[in-house]
Amino acid sequence: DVVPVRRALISLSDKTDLEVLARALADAGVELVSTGSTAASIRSLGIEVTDVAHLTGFPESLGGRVKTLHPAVHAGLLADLRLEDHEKQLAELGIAPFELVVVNLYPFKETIAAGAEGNDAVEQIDIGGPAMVRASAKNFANVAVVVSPGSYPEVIAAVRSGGTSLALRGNLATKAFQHTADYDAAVAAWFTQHVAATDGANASAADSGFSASVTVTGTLQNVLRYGENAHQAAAIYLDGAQGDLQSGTGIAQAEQLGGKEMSYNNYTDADAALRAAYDFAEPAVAIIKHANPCGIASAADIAEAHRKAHACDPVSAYGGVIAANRTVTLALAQTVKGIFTEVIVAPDYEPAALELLQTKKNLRILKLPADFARAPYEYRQISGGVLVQQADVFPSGALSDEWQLVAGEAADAATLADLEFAWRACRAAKSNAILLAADQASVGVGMGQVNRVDSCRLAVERANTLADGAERARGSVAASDAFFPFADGAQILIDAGVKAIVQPGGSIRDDEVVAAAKAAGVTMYVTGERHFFH
Ligand code: 93A
Repeated sequence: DVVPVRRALISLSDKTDLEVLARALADAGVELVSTGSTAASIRSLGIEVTDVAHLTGFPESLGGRVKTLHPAVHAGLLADLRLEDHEKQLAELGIAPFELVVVNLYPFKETIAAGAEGNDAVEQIDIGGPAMVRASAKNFANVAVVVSPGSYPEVIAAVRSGGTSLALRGNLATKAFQHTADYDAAVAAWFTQHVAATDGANASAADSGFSASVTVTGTLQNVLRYGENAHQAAAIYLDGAQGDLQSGTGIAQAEQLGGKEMSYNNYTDADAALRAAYDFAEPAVAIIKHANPCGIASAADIAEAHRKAHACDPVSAYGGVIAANRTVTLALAQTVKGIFTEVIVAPDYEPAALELLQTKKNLRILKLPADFARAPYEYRQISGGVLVQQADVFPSGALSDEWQLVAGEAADAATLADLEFAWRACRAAKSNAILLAADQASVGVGMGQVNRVDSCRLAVERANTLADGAERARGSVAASDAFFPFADGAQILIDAGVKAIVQPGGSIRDDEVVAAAKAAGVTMYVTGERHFFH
């Protein structure tokens, strides 16, 4: 599978390291064919080069718009020499194949970043370059395609050692298609804002000055209608937006099976819903609003899990985002159909369930496998920089093995299971987070408060008021995402009738907190690990 390089086509806007490349190829006896200014550069180095116009018998024309768009070039790039017939035809046509193509494209992104508009921008849309890149990438069985000077050393080494390997050509072809996709996404984004007839929302995005030239090194997937608010322009970039560390897939790459286009807030809420539901081993459902759970529950049946999650806070679930970590059944779809829901994400849908949900034109239906590759790092922008941290991964399986009983009696199996559930679910609520649970379902969530006492109060109040007067705090279990700095927060939970509490521990006043639990005969476990989420 090693292909010796006899003839190379070089067409470069960015001439970085052209000298190194051209000399190495020429020294290795490779015949060089090149376009206008690239050929001139090579020639000025004293290296022999054939003009592409000589090859095509057709002058570079229309101000450069037509240079390489010719069968004499493209047959040489696309011939599959594993096929006798291709080889024969090429010979009959008098066309020699290329084994190496080195192209970089008109600097479209850089041009619009520099403020170019209208025709100046349009003229920088490369047509012939991507055509060559895509043709050679398709034909990677025969041709090596290079789109960046970063690949020159590897390719030069291969040429010198007798040819390019299939593995190298495959890698180069992959990079090539990523490169042209990224290039076209930038063109499409620019067209969306400057060429397409816009409605009000799009116009506001364009007016606010968002452009594809924003400095992000990922692959632009889509320009969104607007950002968190209508006056904020926004876009979504795929993995790589934060560099190579961000490998894996996620909500950005979920397959959409129905509904309107995802909005910025839909994405952030759907991501929060994944965090809340997908890490449970058992069937689980989370309903998210404003990045916080209005309900999380687990049950043997996914429709039952949803019923319990919804019951936590039926008022807030209106307009929510649902994540289910199992195939959506018809029963679940029938319930969801009756509730105004922005997004549902699940690993799959029963055909009848999907058909039913698709009748809801506004419901965005997303499919993402339960075992999607989790990104190992999380990024957050701050003014002037970016924070990076390892993702907060929760172990699967029994969590309580590592816990320490510090007050009350050891929990029975059902209570322990609820404590584990609460501890896992609590992590999906913004800090300070207190989550009350019963029977594998949240019954009261206190989230996003600036002190833990308020979160405790909120969790209890919501548990006791959101369900038609049922006093749900009494007899429930509680999880706290971080330690209780004083006994007061824990006391609120105890006074409300919570029977067991799990918390990280580690406060200098742990003794007081534990004493409060002991005095009330409430079971308390410490985990030794906190799970802030901001
Ligand atoms: O205007 S084009 O879309 N038409 C073409 O036929 C064509 N062939 C190569 N642009 C074309 N190119 C691009 O020209 C290459 O992608 C490269 O960026 C540039 C190099 O041209 P030159 O060597 O004349 O500077």
